[in-house]
Amino acid sequence: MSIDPAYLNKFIEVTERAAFGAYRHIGKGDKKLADKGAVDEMRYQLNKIDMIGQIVIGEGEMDEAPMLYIGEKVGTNKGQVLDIALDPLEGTNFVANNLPNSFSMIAVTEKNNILSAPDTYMEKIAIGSNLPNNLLDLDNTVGENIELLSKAMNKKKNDITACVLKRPRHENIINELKKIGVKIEFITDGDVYGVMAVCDEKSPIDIYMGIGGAPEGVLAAAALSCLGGQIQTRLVLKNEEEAKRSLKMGIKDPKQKYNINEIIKGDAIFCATAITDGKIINGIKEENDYFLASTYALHKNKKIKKKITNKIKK
Ligand code: VTB
Repeated sequence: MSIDPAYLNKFIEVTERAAFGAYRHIGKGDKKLADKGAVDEMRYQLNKIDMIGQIVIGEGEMDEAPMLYIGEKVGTNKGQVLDIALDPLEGTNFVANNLPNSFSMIAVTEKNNILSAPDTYMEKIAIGSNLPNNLLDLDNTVGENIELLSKAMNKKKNDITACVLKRPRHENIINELKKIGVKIEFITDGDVYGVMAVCDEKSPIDIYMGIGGAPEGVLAAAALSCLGGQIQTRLVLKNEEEAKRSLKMGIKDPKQKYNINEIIKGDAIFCATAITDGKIINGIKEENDYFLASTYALHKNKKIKKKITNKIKK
């Protein structure tokens, strides 16, 4: 089974409008307001679509998120049955402080085909397309993974670029990469961008490694599954409470490593509209009564991989 291709344009419109909802708050220093701008707009747009949609990855659990919470039904309740992972504003700091690489994003699969991940941390390692399946492993050392990648890409180790989220928890990864001579592109937030970039011709990034949010890991996996890239992940649970939450979401073995086909099964649609200008795609531009929105629009089974810019009436 596939997702009806007519849905792609509908989801593009969802992220375009949500991105514009956040755009109004660029550089105003208010993360919450920027997030709310995107969330309100995304929910409004989703509920106009003819689908029986359910949110699997959203703004949080029902008791902590009033809108777009996990389990919330969206759409008009007629049409295809779809599971939805979303992040109306990935990079709240970026919008609040007018920094690059913020996106409004959504991933869609058929029922029960997205990993239901808790809002905890997740280890991630991602590489681009045209490489042997399951090439790298989270249990390898940094050196072993870089060696494998260097051989498979036929690229010298010191020509490889790795993207890493700048956090003290990544000290070991960073030191190892430096020792090997790998170039590092640090990001301060927004690791969905870091993962997607392994498949983007405009980016030099060959590998993403490190610990970020689990919901962001699932969204990034959806993008890569359409782009032909690979990701392996494993949850990082800090305490009993997180372990309980993850069990409640159906994760039986919290130490399980998930390869891309275990995170996203079957067909997928992924849309990400840039809000602030980014390295791989331009942000929103305003023109009188219109705005221009650029979106990464992907549909796995239809082999659609495009960046599209639309002029939209406000
Ligand atoms: C991670 C990352 C996200 O926030 O969740 C990060 O996956 C939060 O990490 O892309 P810390 O707790 O270390 O700050 C993002 O960067 C979203 O902005």
